[in-house]
Amino acid sequence: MKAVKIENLIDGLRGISDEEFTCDNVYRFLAENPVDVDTISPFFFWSDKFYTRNLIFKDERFELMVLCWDKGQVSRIHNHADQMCWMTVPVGKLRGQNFRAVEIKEENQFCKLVETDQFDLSDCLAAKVELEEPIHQILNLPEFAERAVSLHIYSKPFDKCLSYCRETNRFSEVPLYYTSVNGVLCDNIKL
Ligand code: 2CO
Ligand code: FE2
Repeated sequence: MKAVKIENLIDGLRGISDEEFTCDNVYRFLAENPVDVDTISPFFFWSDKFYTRNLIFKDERFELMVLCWDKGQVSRIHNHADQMCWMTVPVGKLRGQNFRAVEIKEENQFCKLVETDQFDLSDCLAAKVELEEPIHQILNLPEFAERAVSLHIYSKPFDKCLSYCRETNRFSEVPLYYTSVNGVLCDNIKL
């Protein structure tokens, strides 16, 4: 499959009508349009402390960003604030781990999780966060032994999500920050 420049990928997404901007259609579009890595590399930032979130495009309907995962870096266990999400992994390889909430007491912010399915992503293979089972974690496992970059589309854009702690069975709302916007490091970020 021919690799597509990031600007063409974004134009293609913007060209999808609101009615057609569904989980399945965007998934198919991403699967059929693997991104040309040279066109996203100007947006890569690396930190040895955390995976970085680098915004490339945002409008009312969706945001598109690349996340840079150094060896061994992992996300929190989290959800996506009821928004749709798609991802591909153009560089390296990532493990996805899904969870199911088996006991919830909203008033105490209590939530007991069990692991459900796992998936590995690489080579621009596309994935979507399932809306029925939206709690997950993304891991660049140490045994993968390489850096990874993932491309994410979130619709609508969101800047907070619920984060789950397995040790305490508690969840809390946490803010999400961009590391860079349009290839420029954000003022508040120290890599
Ligand atoms: N959703 C997390 C984030 O935007 C990354 S895990 O992949 O969905 O930081
Ligand atoms: Fe996520």
